[in-house]
Amino acid sequence: TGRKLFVGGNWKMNGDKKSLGELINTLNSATLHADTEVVCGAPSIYLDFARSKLDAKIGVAAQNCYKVAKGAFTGEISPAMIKDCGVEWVILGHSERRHVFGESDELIGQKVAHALETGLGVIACIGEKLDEREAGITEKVVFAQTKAIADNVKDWSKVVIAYEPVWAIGTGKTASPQQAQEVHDKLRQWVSANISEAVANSVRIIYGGSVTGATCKELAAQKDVDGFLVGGASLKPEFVDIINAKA
Ligand code: G2H
Repeated sequence: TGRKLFVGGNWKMNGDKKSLGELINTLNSATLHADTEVVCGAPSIYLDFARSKLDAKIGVAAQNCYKVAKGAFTGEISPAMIKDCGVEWVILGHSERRHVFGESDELIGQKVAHALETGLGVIACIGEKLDEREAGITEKVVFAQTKAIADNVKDWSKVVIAYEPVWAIGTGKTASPQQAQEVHDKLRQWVSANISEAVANSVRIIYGGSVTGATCKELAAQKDVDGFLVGGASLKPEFVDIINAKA
């Protein structure tokens, strides 16, 4: 496809300096596919720690940020601060931000715009809930979420789209390769029709939701699956197998 595989780890609110330090040592000493882009999403308080310990060839991502550079926003961090720690990426619109913390499409769009303006790469997450899939409105939901993000993007080379069906997140229920491929294909068609064919061909669309060492290979073999966003398994040495999923 010409698209470079992208594998992100999302540590969520897990680990401490000891356990993350061990994980980082494992990643630093592992043989990783040179043509796969690897990024670890660290808790904000450990961004500096992760960036200083991880090999330069492994990227670091924040898991969230606010929509402005600075000010009276107690508890928030800005893209400028993320950049100041030498960190290159931010995950935005994760389903836990949407559904546990009530973030709207509008807020996520504003965050995407500001993070990109600041020069960060954005891993933009979308995905339908179980009741939405069962009601047959998966496409409608993910297209609307994608539009809210796309309206705020000028430079698509800095954006990775993460399709994460909410029913597959942390549940052990990985989407089947066919289910993932079907939505990824539809998303690429949406991008082609609404942005451009060039962007549709170049943008990485990665899958997230209970990806493991056992499920990653068949998923990675799908035409429109360009990598993964990995939660639970990214905290284990198994993450190396997922990074090297593509033969
Ligand atoms: C989805 C995913 C990582 P997990 O949230 O973003 O987590 O792999 O644990 O389902």
